[in-house]
Amino acid sequence: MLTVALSKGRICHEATPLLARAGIDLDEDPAGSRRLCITTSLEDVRVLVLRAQDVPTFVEHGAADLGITGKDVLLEHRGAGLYEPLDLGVARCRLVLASRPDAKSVRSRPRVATKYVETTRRFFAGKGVQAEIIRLYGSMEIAPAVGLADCVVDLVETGATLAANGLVVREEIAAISARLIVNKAAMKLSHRRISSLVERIGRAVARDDGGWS
Ligand code: PRT
Ligand code: MG
Repeated sequence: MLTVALSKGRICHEATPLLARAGIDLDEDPAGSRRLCITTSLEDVRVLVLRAQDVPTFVEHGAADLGITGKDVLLEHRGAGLYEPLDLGVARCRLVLASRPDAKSVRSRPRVATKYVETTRRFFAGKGVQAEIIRLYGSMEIAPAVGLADCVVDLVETGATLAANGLVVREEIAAISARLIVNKAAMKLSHRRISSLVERIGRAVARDDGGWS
């Protein structure tokens, strides 16, 4: 049995049609079901529906053989023992640094509100800037308006949320999309089965990109 850890919410919504095109149909709609473990049209493949942040943990510990989660989550997790063989090309957005348009571009010790604490630390360290990082769990975009932070590091898709809160993009930190990850030990142990699954999903992604089948 192969177990796939799937990030619920937006990624699940966009990745399940892709899995279906790869011939992996979920027996239940995760959005309408309370079941956290769902069987599929492949009798040796089952899907666990998890919080995005928990997907790498399940895969790293071998509780799932494969996983689907956002690159933002993987950048923040930075665990060992994972391969990332496929960019699924769905749930695309950008991880950006944003501030009010009038904010000074360089402040000696910027206060940055984010839920991406590790990624933000690395980003500023790479510039030689010591930032004060304020961990939030959501609604980061409000922090500059109320004086909690000078800037935010957050995901942006259309930019509507930033604009509605009077913020502009100052810098792009990373391009984000959903990725397929594989437990390294499982890849050795079940190499044929896992690589054939990865290939199937890869072909479905290529078709989705408008490429030839
Ligand atoms: O609990 P939490 O909201 O943190 O996560 P969740 O479990 O609810 O997951 P969900 O469904 O929100 O999906 C999160 C994952 O989807 C992220 O880890 C990304 O990999 C991916 N993703 C892709 C996005 C977006 N696009 C996106 N636009 N996650 C969040 N957003 C947010 C963005 O931060 C903004 O607040 O959507 C809002 C709208 O964006 P604009 O720019 O279009 O206004
Ligand atoms: Mg959400």
